[in-house]
Amino acid sequence: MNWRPLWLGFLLPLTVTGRALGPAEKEAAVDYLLQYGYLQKPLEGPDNFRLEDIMEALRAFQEASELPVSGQLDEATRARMSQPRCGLEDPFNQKTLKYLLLGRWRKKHLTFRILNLPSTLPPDTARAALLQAFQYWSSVAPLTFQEVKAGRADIRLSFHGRQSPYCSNTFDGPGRVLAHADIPELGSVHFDEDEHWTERTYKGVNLRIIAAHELGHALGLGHSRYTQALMAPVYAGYRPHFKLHPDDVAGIQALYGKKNPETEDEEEVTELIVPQVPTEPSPMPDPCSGELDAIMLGPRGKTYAFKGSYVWTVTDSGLGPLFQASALWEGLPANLDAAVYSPRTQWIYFFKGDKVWRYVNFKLSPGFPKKLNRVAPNLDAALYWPVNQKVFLFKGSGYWQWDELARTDFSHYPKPIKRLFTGVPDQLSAAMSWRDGHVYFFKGKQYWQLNRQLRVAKGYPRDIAHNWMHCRPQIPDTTPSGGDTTPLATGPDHSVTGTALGTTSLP
Ligand SMILES: [Ca+2]
Ligand SMILES: [Ca+2]
Ligand SMILES: [Zn+2]
Ligand SMILES: [Zn+2]
Repeated sequence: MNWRPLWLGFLLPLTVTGRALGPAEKEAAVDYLLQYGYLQKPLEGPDNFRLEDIMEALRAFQEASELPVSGQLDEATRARMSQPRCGLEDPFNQKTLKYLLLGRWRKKHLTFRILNLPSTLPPDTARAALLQAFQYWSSVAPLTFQEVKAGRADIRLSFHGRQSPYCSNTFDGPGRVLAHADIPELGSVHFDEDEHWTERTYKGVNLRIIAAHELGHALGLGHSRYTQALMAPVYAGYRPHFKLHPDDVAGIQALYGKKNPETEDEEEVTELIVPQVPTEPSPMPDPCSGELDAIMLGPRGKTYAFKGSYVWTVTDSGLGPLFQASALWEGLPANLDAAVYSPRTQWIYFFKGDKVWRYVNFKLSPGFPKKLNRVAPNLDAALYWPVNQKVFLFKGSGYWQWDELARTDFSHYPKPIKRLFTGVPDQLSAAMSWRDGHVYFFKGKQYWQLNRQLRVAKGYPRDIAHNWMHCRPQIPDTTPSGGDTTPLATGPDHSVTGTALGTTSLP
């Protein structure tokens, strides 16, 4: 990464008394601060970190870790950074709250499924440890968990190694990161298969405690600042008489209420897929109008369409329910200009006016929204191009190509859209690269698919409402649009990633 040589020079004062730290140790420390959310790479401005930013990040980390707050990379700080821990970010920007809430399920009866078990424990022992992990939470909050052995489940527990085709996060071999989980209502809980998972011993890593911690995330809790809390980011080791910390209890009860036998049965059974509410006041958009503010291929291959203050998912079989976008992405304004998800960084960017919002899943990154300084405000559209891992921003007849992780020289931008994407209109409504490997542009009620040479494919533009939103035309359509290349007709074997674009390269 480009920033490394830049900041190394600044880090010279960060030496431990008595022994100078090597560049690799400083790099590792800054990587840690970045990875766990104590330090943010600037979207705008120079890429090197200022010494005071690093010291501020170190102070935040030390405070959160209950270490002496020196702002220096001292021995205690380095030792803490090398301890095994959870893969999720820490709530570095939370100054007052002890527990942190990331989201909640809209139902209290949840199903779960154990997809595989670790090789280091007898299956019965491992299963019992996982089941007990659920009980810690169901004993203090009005939650019930029901195991299913097949089919869909709200919460899915599995063990995977460094890479997994089902998970966009990686693990790191033995030690360091032990597990990670998704926030509601996603439900994935993953354990690093390279750890030595144990039960009832001080050796290895206790499966029950780590599972309880990750379930805390899956239920909506973030990291706690109490180092003795279950939701502390660093694994505190095996405790024979483990129980939840008062901060863990306060957090889960803030989300789901207190355990109360009288109210336990009258839980609201809100289905995940609620039918579309037909008679809402006018602000609720009609997906069949075909008009969009923004569209993106989001995390886990989900397609999100935005209009007004609403968002819905577009699947092969139809549309998901309409949600207030700000209910999913807290703090997000209505009437977005553009939205794009980068699989490279797993950041979601939303653009509106002269500001950009950045989220990880549904969590706003600290310091955002930020002002757009180096590209024009009021963008039309944005997309991520997997071939070169760049983000493209569109406005009027021009585009910018932006590298998220390097300082981009924008002096030659905007460039004419037509020079790169042949046959595409100006003043787009929305754009995205989709999971079939094609780039799509949307304008008004129509959309365009680009072929491998980045030319508009034959037979386009087509009708957004008909082909993307599964809306039947008002007048029976006697000339259906062939069906050969309608985006949603493509089967799973067409869902290739950008590598399918092959040798195409930017001028
Ligand atoms: Ca690990
Ligand atoms: Ca737009
Ligand atoms: Zn965690
Ligand atoms: Zn995973």
